Amino acid sequence: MKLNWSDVTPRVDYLDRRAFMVAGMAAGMAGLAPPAMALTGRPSALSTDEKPNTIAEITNYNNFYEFGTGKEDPARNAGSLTTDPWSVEIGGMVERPGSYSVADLAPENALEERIYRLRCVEAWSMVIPWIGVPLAAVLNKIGVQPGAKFVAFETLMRPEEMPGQQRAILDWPYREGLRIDEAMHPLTILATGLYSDPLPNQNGAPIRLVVPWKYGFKSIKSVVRITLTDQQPSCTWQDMQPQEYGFYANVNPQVDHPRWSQATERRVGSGLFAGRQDTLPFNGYADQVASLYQGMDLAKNY
Ligand SMILES: Nc1nc2c(c(=O)[nH]1)N[C@H]1C(S)=C(S)[C@@H](COP(=O)(O)O)O[C@H]1N2
Ligand SMILES: [Mo]
Repeated sequence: MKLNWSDVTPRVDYLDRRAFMVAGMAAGMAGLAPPAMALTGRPSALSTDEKPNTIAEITNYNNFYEFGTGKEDPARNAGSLTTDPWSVEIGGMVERPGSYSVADLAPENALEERIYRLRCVEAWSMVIPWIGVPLAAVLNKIGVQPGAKFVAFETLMRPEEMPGQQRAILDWPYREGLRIDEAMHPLTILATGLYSDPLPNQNGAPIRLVVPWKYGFKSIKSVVRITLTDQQPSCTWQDMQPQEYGFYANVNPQVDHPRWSQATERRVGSGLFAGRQDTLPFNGYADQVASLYQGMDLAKNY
């Protein structure tokens, strides 16, 4: 018996592919490249109404030391990263440890749009329209054991595709961590897209953390391991320069970096003659997160 292509192809796959081919053909006739798979996220009340940076700004001015230390290195070098297949190992103090795909963690029907300010510790900032899921939803699905107090994250280690990892610029793999209440906070997301596309490699494809009230270095990219633990995790920047980079790294205009002021910031793309703007406590999210740090000395716990 001779089988048709449609007989051996799962129906959903077939319908998707047909729609994709039709769209591609239409685009072809118009002389355009076939469209990339679009993503959509439900709008969220947690988004800012500030104007987002352009896709060109967001994808050409990056920190991703695995691809080099220059702001344009990630855009130049990250294309070589294989992001499919991808799996995230979730373990430690969880009920359902295992190897999860991006679709397991961030299924399309759960995606939300979160337009957030991003404030780098270097005193520049952007507004980025992420697409992703609350980290809390993922942690609840995996089941957190009662004794877990922290969440540790690790980026992929793959020097063949990440030229920065061929040198000891940082102590690879890039590691970050959150306290469990920070991880469970509704503002904390795992992002898989921005604007309406899957995450560009230079922004941490295929899945990265975003914690908008903390300096950007906490928002670890291209995550392959998430571990629930009762110990404060080792974090790359904190381990390397503990006087400069703390575990909390909450955006704080009153606590300067030892080598520069954190009082103001430069909004990327705002133009050569635009003034610097004031940096806000907790990057403008104080109403939502300040209570997490009640009674803590934020100058000591920087
Ligand atoms: N694995 C990894 N994650 C990382 C970094 C990095 O070098 N490696 N840089 C951090 C810093 S310093 C910032 S400001 C943000 C930048 O995110 P963006 O390039 O998507 O704007 O990513 C963070 N996550
Ligand atoms: Mo940063």
